[in-house]
Amino acid sequence: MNYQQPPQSKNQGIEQKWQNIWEKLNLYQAKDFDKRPKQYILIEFPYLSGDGLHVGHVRSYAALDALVRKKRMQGYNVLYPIGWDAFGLPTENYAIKTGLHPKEITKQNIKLFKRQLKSLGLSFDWSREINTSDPKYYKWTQWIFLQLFKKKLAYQAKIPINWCPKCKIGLANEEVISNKCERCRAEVLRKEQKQWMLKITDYAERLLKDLEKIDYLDKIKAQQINWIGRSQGANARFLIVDIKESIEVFTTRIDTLFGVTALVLAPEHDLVKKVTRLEQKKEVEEYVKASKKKSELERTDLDKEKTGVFTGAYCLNPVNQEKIPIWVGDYVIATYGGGAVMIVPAHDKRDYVFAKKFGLEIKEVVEGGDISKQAYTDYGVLVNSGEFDGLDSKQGIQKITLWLKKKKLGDFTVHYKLRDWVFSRQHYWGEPIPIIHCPKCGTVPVLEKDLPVELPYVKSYKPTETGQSPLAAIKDWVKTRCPQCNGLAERETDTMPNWAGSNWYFLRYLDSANDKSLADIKKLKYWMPVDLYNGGMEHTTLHLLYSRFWHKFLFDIKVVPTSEPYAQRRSHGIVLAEDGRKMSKSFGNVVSPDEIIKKYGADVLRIYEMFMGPFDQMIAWDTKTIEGVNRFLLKVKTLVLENKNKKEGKLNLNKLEQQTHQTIKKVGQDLENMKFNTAVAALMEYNNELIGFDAQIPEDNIKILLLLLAPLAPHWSEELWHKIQPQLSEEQSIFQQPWPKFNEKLIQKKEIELVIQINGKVRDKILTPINISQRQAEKMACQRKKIQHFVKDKEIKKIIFVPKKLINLVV
Ligand code: ANZ
Ligand code: ZN
Repeated sequence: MNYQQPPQSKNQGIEQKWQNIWEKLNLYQAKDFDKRPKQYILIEFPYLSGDGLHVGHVRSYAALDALVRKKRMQGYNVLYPIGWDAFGLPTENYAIKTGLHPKEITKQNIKLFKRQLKSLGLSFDWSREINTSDPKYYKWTQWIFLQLFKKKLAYQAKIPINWCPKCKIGLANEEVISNKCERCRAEVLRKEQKQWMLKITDYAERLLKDLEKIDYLDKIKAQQINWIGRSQGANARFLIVDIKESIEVFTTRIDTLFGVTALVLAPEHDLVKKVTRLEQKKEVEEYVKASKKKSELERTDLDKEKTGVFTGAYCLNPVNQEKIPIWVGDYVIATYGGGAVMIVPAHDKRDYVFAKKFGLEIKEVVEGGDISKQAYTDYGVLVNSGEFDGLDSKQGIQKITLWLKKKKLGDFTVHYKLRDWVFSRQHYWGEPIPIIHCPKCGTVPVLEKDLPVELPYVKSYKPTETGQSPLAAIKDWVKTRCPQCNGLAERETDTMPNWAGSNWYFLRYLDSANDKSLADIKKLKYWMPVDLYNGGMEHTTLHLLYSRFWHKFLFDIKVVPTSEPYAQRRSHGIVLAEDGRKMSKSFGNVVSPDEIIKKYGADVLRIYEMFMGPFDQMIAWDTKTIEGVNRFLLKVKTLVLENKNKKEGKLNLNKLEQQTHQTIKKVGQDLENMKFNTAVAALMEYNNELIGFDAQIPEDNIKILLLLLAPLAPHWSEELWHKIQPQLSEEQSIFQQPWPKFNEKLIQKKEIELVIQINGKVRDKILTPINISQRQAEKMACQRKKIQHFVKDKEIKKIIFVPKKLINLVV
């Protein structure tokens, strides 16, 4: 870890000078309740690590900083805050490795990140800085948990969790990547354990529906929709032969009910043991055991061969009393749709393969395909379906479901893929879950006045071999009194996942020192919702889903004034290494912002990261381009500083004016639309055009160049601003200037290139006023030497004139 200040370059002297002045002026502090229109612009706060800032962070922070600076110049009261996502495994693992305390490591990491962020000259409002591992902060994370508990949205359940045997921790599904632990890459196992769960499923419908109200990038919205996974269909009940039980299945294709030729239970289904016949017992037990080792992904992967065993039992098809064999198959997921599936080989691809493999009957009930070759999965006309023959699938779904409903054998239903959120972690470096277990009163919430439940400061925070959290080993912390009966009781020892603190941090920025509530409602009303939220594409889906869930809950209990946290969400593409691979210490291809700042200065790094490509696209680092950006900034400096020494002469003022207004318009619009790369390109072009004039340029145009450049290259724009106006004091910052306005009329072209043709062949081109008449055009054309050569003494028979385009002389 490099916590030291790197050696400074000349650039940095200037840059640091302005950073200090800006800080002294308090230029970037957002003002609560200010009359100017508010803008709350949020970037995902950094997840701390000893590696410090990544050039990927810089891309997002510098881009939004440009937008923010421009909006301030436009007269908005802008909030652009920053803080630290500080809990989590990397810090804990590093602590275990080095023997340093996680708290100490966090402190050092913050120092490192802060130093790096400040060296970039980002215009954060540092007065609102937060840290999720600060007890004053996590008091409120715990408080939110207590509210969820009181509303029965937090509960305990014994569930099979993804267990990493190496980290000794339960993992959420999203932390398991092709059945390996996201962190240590060890093979993940299934293990039953009592866990805290949050009932996000209660909010599934609203999380889905309210997407209509907000402006998220399309692909981000699609991810939210897929993760929620709403599926409309029907339940149907199959009575089991010989025992008084029934199996309920969920299907989206109840119109195929007459085509069912088997029923498949998930291996974990309650009825597996009950229905299995003696003869099949051994085989079924072995199958169930083997499936425990497989991940859900392995089980449901469409390309993997489906496996299963027959239980020896049968059930009855509710619609025609046909005897249907009951199987066990691990591609059926226990936690979805009741954990049982009706098999319709003729009309489902997966079932078709399953049936071919195990010799099940394939019965056509929807016309339209050739089931001797493959499953026909489209809608069609029902056949072999008794009284429902002749209906189309859609009608069939309605009629058959209603029929089942009348017989109390089924009904319409909706299922979601979304599951409740496993909220327990067996780790030290997280928020303790504020619950006390009392032998008499059961699960009792900690009293609000006793919050925060602070993490005890201990020497050993290694995970325990039993799978319990390290907190369980701290006996005098665990031992406590029950808030209800005052008897001896024990603290909950699980901690919260890393997502907890980042679920609501944007609220705390609005009132970061409040110790009475998580944030004052008046301040929340002024600032919320977040107008624009930007972050990476990684972890986006769940972070947004979880924080939207908490926010809706807080809205329901009237703690926040809006039902959605973020009005707009955008994402930037990740920055790859120069070799096109992900930047990684193990590849040795990491570019450090410190290095680049040292070599070129912060402004060059910032412009380069804006310019490298479209903001939302992945892009590889490129040293050649950064050199080009460096030259651009040098050219700006030369132009601005040398302009006064140039001779005064005649300028094409029309052209200059037009280019200036065009650039104002383009840069403004591009920044607003997050097209940072083309904004930079427009400035480069403008700069070149200004350089192209050999006479002195009016100072106003130089000023406009600096004003437009200021959001992208704040230090040097400020420096040059003062250089050309030595009368200004340091307090008179360029960032207090209004953003330049453009005049649409001046942008309209005044001159065009007119094409001259002789007998339809292009012979010449001339610059003419845009609204030149035919007569004038003819006169101008005939004066050209080239044209005279073609026309000579020939007679002009006809003239074809297309205004603003061409004149054709027929001779
Ligand atoms: C019979 C059937 C016939 C089906 C047919 C489809 C086509 P979505 O849209 O994803 O919700 N299914 C139900 N529960 C399941 C579980 N726990 N594990 C695996 N598969 C399950 O998918 C719903 C369909 O997935 C259901 O409709 C069921 O198969 C299957 F021609 O029922 B279907
Ligand atoms: Zn008690």
